[in-house]
Amino acid sequence: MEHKLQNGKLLRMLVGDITKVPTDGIVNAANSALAGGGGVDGAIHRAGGPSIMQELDQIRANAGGCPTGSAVVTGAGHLPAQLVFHAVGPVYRDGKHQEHELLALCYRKCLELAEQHAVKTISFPSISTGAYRYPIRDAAQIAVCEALRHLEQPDAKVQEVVFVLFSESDYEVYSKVV
Ligand code: AR6
Repeated sequence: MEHKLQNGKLLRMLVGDITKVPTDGIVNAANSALAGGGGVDGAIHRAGGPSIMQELDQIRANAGGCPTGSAVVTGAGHLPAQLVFHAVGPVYRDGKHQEHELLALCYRKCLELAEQHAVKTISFPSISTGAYRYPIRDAAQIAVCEALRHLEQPDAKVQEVVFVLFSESDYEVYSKVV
């Protein structure tokens, strides 16, 4: 689905593999050790090749990792993109450990980094709703709200946000929020 805002910017949603969707920036659902893992993280490193982990090794050596609710930038290796934003979503416990704020911060940080790097199109997976068990409906609400809020800003250079959902049922949940 495609939702065009009054200012002409686009929010898109599709079912697919984020490593196959060409955009300027691809967001990864990483962990705070930036150590790689399963899910979308595994897929991004497999498809992007070793240069991404080499850059993360450097970031880890300098900064020790990435706190929850934040993100770091690397190149995109063989992925159909220029940059990867490695965002660290919260592990969902009971909703009383700032999960909502931390997930919103992830999206905001990626969009802020996208602006800094002149990224015009950016694709997101459903951060935290896999291994980190964030309830999908609440996560979708936060993700879409942050994307729309950013796209509505008149001075935002990001023109298009794409949510790449990995299943039809996730897609149904996300598309109902718009
Ligand atoms: N394209 C798009 N979405 C995908 C893909 C893909 N290729 N593969 C999986 N998903 P998860 P999290 C979906 O577990 O919950 C990792 O080990 C998946 O179906 O990847 O933030 C990291 O290293 C789900 O809807 O990320 C961390 O340790 C969504 O992506 C931890 O998992 C997110 O699921 C992060 O957990």
